[in-house]
Amino acid sequence: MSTATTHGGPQLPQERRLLTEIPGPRSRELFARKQTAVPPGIGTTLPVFVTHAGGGVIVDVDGNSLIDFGSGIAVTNVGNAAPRVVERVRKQVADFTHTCFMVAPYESYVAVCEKLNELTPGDHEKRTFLVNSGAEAVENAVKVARHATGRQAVVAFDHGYHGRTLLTMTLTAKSMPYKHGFGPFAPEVYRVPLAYPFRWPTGPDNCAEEAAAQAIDMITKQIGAENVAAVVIEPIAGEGGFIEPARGFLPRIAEFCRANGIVFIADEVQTGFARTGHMFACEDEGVVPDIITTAKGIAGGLPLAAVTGRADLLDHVHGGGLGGTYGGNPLACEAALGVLETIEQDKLVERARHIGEIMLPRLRAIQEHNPIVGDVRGRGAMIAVELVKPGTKEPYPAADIARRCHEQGLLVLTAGTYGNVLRFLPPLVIPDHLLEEGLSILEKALNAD
Ligand code: PLZ
Repeated sequence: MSTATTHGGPQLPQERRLLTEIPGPRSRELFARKQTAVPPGIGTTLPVFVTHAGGGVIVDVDGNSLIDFGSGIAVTNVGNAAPRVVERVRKQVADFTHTCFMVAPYESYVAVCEKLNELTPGDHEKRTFLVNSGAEAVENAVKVARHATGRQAVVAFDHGYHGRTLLTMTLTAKSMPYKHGFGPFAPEVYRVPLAYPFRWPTGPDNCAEEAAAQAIDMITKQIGAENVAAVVIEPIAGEGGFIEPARGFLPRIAEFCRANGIVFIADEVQTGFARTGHMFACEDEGVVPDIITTAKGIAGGLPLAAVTGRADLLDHVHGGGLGGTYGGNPLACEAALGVLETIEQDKLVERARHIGEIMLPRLRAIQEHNPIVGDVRGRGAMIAVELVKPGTKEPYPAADIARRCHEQGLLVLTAGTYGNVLRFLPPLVIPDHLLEEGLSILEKALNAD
């Protein structure tokens, strides 16, 4: 390697540096090993093998330094190897690694729950419990809602993504690759339309009203509101393509839930923790969920997720009815406390807004002279472009453009029900010059067509 760096974190040189083609020879060797040891079901966005990461870069085994517009899918919001996270985890790993919180508790778990009760939308009394993954959080939120309401039906939306376990895969909208061949699915899950402004048949102006009316009509006529335990929605659909529901849609659905005793569950697994320029995306329209699920950005990459919600709902479940061996592992809890300190002290909510203010105007300028950019959207550091065949709304495959970015040392992710969305989730600590450089690479990749 050209640098003497032995650690990741923000002290890594904040530069794009290509020493070999991407992927380089050592990464290709490792990838060949991966292909014989790991099944192809576990995909690979960019086959470079990582040695270090921090700030806005990822360094690979060939010494290349790539610009990171992915944050490990919205996880390393505070950056990789963030100092407060590293320090707390390092101390904890030396003290004790696990007791199981249900067997013999420790303070950090309680401290994380207190923090989430305070930081999530709404000033009502709340409770939180901790699990390991986003999917596990959503599963548990539904369990709580069913227990508290005594009802069974669960409503999810078009373009929704909630995980890969049986229930959350069933809640997920897209068949390939998430559901194909994996049935039968969980019972009592129903799907209704999402207010997707770019693709709403009558255009964006009446999208919120019409989509909400259709969703509510389906719930009342096809399921019966009195049978519905919960409505589960992402405040911005993540895997579905960074779809911001037309303004007014979320509050209307939340109000309908309130009026009908339905638990409104906001899945903020991807949108949470300063990502969208708010601590949580629901805040943008002042929506207060009954239960909110969080994961990803919560612990800087250590496996942790949370279910936070109204005390009366969470307290309804009998003693011992919730839990798991690893949920709220002490290393993950220390990491989460380090993340929350970092967001607050380094003002990362403001920093996310700043990133949006740099990205959106540049992407809109690209859109003006490039007809494959059909839509530019997003909030804070959760930004996307939806690609179309010029002059139509027919999807243009995002993977082609992503590959060109990867070859130039810019890690971007794709998304979208139609596979035609490029999404950008830079770490909130990425320096401006890398953001600008990444956008220039992207511009060239889009224009090369
Ligand atoms: N809810 C809103 O975005 C995870 C999926 C990666 P887990 N999204 C990334 C993949 O292809 O598996 C996600 C999400 C929302 C739930 C989840 C599930 O979170 O931590 O992956 O279980």
